[in-house]
Amino acid sequence: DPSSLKPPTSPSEKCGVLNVTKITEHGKKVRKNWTSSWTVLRGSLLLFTKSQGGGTSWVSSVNLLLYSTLELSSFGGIQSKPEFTVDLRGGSIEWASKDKSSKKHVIELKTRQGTELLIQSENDSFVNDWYRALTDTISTHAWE
Ligand code: I3S
Repeated sequence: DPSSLKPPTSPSEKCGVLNVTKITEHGKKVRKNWTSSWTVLRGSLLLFTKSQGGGTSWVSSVNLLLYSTLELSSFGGIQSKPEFTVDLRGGSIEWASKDKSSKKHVIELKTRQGTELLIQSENDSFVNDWYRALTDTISTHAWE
């Protein structure tokens, strides 16, 4: 399970495999579509890359390995073209209430642009780390 590996973290760089779905786009509700995503937090940006074949795909595994052995801070990983990117500046996060999802450990992220995402993993300490990193990022960039 690649999500149980611990890549290095710096305040501005974090990565890993997360389950993600949009629930609102530009203020409009959209249909959920949970996908496993190679996720990179870089500065105030959160980048999602589709990780085909789920969290155990070789691409995610190779990315995790590269991150954890080389500690490359500006490297986006292989096959790293982001599927979509959200800017955390001016956003907010909280733990999703039960009516938002039946899944465990779900983070609800709202952006200033009116996009709402759910971010989830079965690994609770992993999700807790992401919750903290996202909260820190939002407060670090609060005045930008
Ligand atoms: O909030 P919802 O609508 O109950 O979310 C579930 C559905 O989106 C479902 O897809 P379809 O209704 O398109 O078949 C998904 O498969 C579920 O994963 C969604 O719920 P959870 O509770 O897993 O977020």
